Amino acid sequence: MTQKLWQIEEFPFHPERLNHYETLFTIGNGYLATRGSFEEAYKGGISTTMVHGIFDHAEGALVPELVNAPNWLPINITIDGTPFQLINQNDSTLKPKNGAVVGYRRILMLDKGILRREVLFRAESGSIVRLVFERFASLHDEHLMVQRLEITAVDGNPQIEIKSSIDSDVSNVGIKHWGDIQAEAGSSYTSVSAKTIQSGYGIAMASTLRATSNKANVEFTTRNGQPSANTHFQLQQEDSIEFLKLTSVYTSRDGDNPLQSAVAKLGEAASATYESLVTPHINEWATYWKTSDVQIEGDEGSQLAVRFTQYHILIAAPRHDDDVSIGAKTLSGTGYKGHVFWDTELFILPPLSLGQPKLARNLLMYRYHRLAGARNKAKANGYEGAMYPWESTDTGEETTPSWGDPQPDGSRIRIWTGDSEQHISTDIAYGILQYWRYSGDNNFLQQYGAEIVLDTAVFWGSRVEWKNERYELSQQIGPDEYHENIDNSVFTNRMTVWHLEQALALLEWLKTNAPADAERLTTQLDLTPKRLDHWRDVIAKMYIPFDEDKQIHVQFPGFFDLEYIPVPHYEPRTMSVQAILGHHRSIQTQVIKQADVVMMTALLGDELASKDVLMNNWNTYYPRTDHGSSLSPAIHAWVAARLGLDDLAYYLFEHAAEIDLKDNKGNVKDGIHGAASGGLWQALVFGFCGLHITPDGNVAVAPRLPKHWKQVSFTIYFKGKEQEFTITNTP
Ligand code: IFM
Repeated sequence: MTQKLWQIEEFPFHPERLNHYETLFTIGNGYLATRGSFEEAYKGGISTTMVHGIFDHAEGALVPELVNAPNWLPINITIDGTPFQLINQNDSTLKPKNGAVVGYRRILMLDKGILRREVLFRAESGSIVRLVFERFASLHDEHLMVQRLEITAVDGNPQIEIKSSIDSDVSNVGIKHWGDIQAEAGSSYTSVSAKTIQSGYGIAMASTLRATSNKANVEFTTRNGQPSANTHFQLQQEDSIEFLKLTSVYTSRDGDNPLQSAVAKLGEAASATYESLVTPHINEWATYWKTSDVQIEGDEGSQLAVRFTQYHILIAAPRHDDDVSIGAKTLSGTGYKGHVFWDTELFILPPLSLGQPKLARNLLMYRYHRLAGARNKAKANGYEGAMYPWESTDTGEETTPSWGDPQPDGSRIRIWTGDSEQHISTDIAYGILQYWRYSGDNNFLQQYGAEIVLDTAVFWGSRVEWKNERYELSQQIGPDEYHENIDNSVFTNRMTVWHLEQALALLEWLKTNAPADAERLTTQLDLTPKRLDHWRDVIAKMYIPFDEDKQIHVQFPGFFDLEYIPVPHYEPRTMSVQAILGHHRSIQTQVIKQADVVMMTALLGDELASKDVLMNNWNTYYPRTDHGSSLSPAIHAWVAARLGLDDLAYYLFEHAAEIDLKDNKGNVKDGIHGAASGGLWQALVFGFCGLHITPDGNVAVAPRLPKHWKQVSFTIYFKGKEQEFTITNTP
């Protein structure tokens, strides 16, 4: 496989795609992530570093958000008095004093987690320098951020000045979260420490800059309250100089004295070379790729897209912390305020459950640690058990905003998902049981996972309503969020039945395999025979909306009475059909936002219904879906592949693959679509390859590869052992 199938490239500079590329070129290590903003900054850039777990609720804001940390990137360079900066060649106001960019290339090395930028820059004096920047967030030592800068005098003997700093004057799109900011220069480093204003989390960064040869002395000073590392020197033509900037980051979540830890970490790295830092980092990446890569022969675009999406999941997944989780936009942007949705358990988690079980376990433990919040939510709503919030942060309380951002006319739309999108509790149970079945991690299940699955089942047992001689669920939002507060969402009702069935089976499994845990949980969660009989009754008598004549599941009763709008008639389009019709009209139509009945098909497969019914469902719901959510195309690709709709499956897979790389929703500036990334892997592995657990407890494939693919290979962990699959396409 060639190197280019491991690289995302920008060539030449695309100022019009500045924010898009900032997101794509995010680097990270599961502790923090930093967008691909430039060392010298650029007007309109959204420079952001997110550290897992650091949330703050600003005064006047509706909800808390993940905080943009101080910016550790700044390196400002002056060449013969001309400040180095990138230039938009179409900018008519440019002057000779701005210098000129005469060459530019940037690559993200997905296999190594390194971002590299090469620039040829001509100063006003005529001197030309070649600048090579590299940066990575060490995977070997998660508190260490590394930048390398190489400057070569290509033409002339330039005088060069460098100023390196940490910028603490940062915000989340204008909202300031840091107070108590202290910035200092020591004898060999600069540091910044600060505290979030409402939540009181502390952060500290310490940074040093050194020339790796003795051609330049670096001084650490404070001017106008701004500490920085400064150096100046002359380079002779064809001569080069290399600098290493190391920044260490700690928060109060890591210990009592983040500043002391950050300074000590820099001390440990005092004699490190770039080589000695990058080698263990690259080696660590290689171990992750062993079970996270999927090799596709015969389709370079798909190959690169799958690696790109897996890279973004890997840089967001916490390695050594089981008290944080991955938000909808990973750590690569401020979209959805860093909140955790069902995106994590049903979309992002599966590639980790099968490829990196230790990381998957961390994510599930985050939910375990938030059982108290889920129990509070159930109680506050008059229910028993654990009812997880639709949007979750550090506290585990519901953090979905109740109102949207102001519309052009100043009005705000009520957001009901925090009240009504209750399927999240079952989605978490699904993620736990899938993780357990593939990993064989009985310890997790017995100690932690079972409590979640059972207590969320307790919630559903108390939530269902006995009406019309059957059990019903009113006021729900299924995955299709265009239709709010509906009664009897078929997705929610059917998945509740599945959940209660699984809970009963799990209790039986515990009684046989871990009787002490079965007893403990039975007492703790009050799993009386009466309660279990009630669950059985719900399973038998839950209302599952189904049209016997048409042999289809009905998304919810009354759905087909709404106005029918043939979504394909709006193609080609750059907006969702909802945006074209407007919120108020679209909710009165049959336009569906994302896989809903189709989502249920992906999750339950043949267990849901006969092949004929599944196909009828597809033929009914696919033409009504506008994929207004990025979660939709990959799930459709997966189901289409299982239904044998090969061409359509590939078309939808390509659509999913392009969501971030091509920014076809126009919102990648807000961050990577984490769920679409995990969905792409599932479309590939569960859809095209048909990976599944057989009734006798083994793992097997049932391939339906796109016709032009030659081969797909991947390795997963199954019950603690690596298992390799190679599927060759037979024409
Ligand atoms: O969780 C999703 C939801 O399904 C659709 N709207 C965006 C959310 C966050 O990605």
